[in-house]
Amino acid sequence: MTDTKKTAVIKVGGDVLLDKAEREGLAANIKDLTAEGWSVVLLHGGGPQVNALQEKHGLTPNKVAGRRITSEADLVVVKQAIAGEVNVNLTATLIQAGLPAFGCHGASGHLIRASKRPPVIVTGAGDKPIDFGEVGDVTGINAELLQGLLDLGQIPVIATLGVSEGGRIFNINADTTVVQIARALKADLLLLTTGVGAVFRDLKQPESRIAQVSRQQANKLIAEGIIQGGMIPKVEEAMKLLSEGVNSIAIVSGRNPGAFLSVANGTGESGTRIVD
Ligand code: X2W
Repeated sequence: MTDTKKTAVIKVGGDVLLDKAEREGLAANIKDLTAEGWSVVLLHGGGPQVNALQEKHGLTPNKVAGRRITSEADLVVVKQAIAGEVNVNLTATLIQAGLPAFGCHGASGHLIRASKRPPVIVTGAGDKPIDFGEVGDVTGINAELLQGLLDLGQIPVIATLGVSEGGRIFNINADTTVVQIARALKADLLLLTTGVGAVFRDLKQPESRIAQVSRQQANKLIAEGIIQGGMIPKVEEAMKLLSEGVNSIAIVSGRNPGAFLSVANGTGESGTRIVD
């Protein structure tokens, strides 16, 4: 099949999936992209769903520097929430919208290879190395298999789990993993979906949305505190891709009709686009 189709890789956070309108908006936006000939890969998390299931089982959620400290008991819950609940529901939502969604997880066909994250000293979390337990760092992506699914016209919907060569499963952070997938596929576009849906100079003023920034300007916005909090590592990590052939990265909400196509085409009507 043709390899001239453009590829979009989309990160969907667990928070986005809690709301029916968000899920349906996401499906409509993906439909717009595929109708314009884009190939689409989704990677999703499920942080809030893991928290809820942990609490139900009497476990206490504990995140350090954005990563969950994951015991063996926690990993059972992570698999249930992310590869079970969230993946099945998201795949079903896309199928209901008439899309050829292919639900899978990082261990399916060794899609996401990972190894155990070594204990590390984390700034602000004491002077002893922190062992994150069953948390992995991504070591490789099976891009051939993903491309094969895309060539078959499928939309891979991947639950963020990693697997070692020998089949050990790891909990992996979705934000860093999506960057690796975009890199491995040489994607044209990386979409980071968030509830807020863009970078605003002032969150209370919708008209202060920043439609497009260069990499240099984005660094300035980080320094000025306009891009802040959990968005900083996402944007910093993603921006590395701009020098590696990924044309643009966008922060966008699936809730807004037409948002994905708008950022894909650079019309400036929705989201925030970061370009080289
Ligand atoms: C994440 C995986 C889920 C995720 C976690 O356990 O929450 C680690 O922290 P969101 O919804 O995209 O935040 N893994 C190691 O990233 O979900």
